[in-house]
Amino acid sequence: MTSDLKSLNRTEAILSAKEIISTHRAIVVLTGAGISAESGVPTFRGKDGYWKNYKAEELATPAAFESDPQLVWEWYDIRRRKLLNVKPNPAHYAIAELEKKSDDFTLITQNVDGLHLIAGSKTALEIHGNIWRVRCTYCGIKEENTQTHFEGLPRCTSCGGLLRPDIVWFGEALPEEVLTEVYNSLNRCDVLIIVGTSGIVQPAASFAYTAKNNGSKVIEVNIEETYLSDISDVKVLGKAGEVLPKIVGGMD
Ligand code: BV8
Ligand code: ZN
Repeated sequence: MTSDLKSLNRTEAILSAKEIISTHRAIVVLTGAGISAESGVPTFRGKDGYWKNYKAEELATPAAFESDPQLVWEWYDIRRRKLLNVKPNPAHYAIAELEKKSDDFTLITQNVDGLHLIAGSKTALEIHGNIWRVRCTYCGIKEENTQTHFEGLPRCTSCGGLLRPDIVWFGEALPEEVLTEVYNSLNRCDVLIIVGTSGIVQPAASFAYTAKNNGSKVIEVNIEETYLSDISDVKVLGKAGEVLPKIVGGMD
């Protein structure tokens, strides 16, 4: 059955995805940078991705922040400024729509851009944090912070400690409480829909296997083959902003 499903053309794949989603109850969606690509947010490993232009893999680490907090904050400031003119795209809205139509729905996102929340998603588990939140490196206070064009290093208003982006960097553990919710949803879901992720970063990439092992159907939406394509039951090759509204649309 799986191999048959794989060789579907896009329309057949969309119909098959619709069929699976409308006949199964507990739905989990996992998104990566690809879902924000059509909003104009660079992906990480794409041709114009962050990893290419800013040596991001050296910046999104505690060591980088330790040795040059100014450089790391400049990189996040650049990303924040870009996000000021960025809006959710039809893919984000389709997922918010799917949540409204489902009575058992969880959204897990690797993205830190906050676009799912702006598009109206209620249950977005932001496993890598959020670029618009900061955390004090001294007293641990977390707060929303929409500042851009930073002058020097941002300081905590209550203790004067150095603020850092409240984002999970490479080598840092994902927040325990979020991971608990993630695994609760994956261990009982009937369908996992993976959108716009290369399946490289762990532990997010392993979530697909957790769902599969519990007997869940796996649907992948991406513009190309990824490391997760082999375990997907249905692979919808196409831009998320184009195919997701078709998959979710017309479902009552
Ligand atoms: C941890 C915040 C342990 C930063 C991010 C070797 C093997 C295995 C694992 C490791 C290893 N070495 C190190 C590790 C662990 C490491 C890891 O996975 N490294 C990778 C690079 C191998 N992971 C970690 O360090 C994690 N922590 O393991 O902790 C631990 C435990 C206890 C105690 C201490 C430590 C933390 C990982 C979190 C890193 N932070 N983000 C920031 O944003 O500034 S990850 C970063 O990558 C983003 O969050 C991004 O979302 C995420 C994943 O990338 P993707 O979303 O997949 O993006 P990518 O560009 O790769 O792909 C985009 C996809 O979209 C492509 O497939 C493309 O085809 C598709 N696409 C493009 N356009 C569209 C589209 N699809 C549809 N429509 C379109 N229009
Ligand atoms: Zn503080």
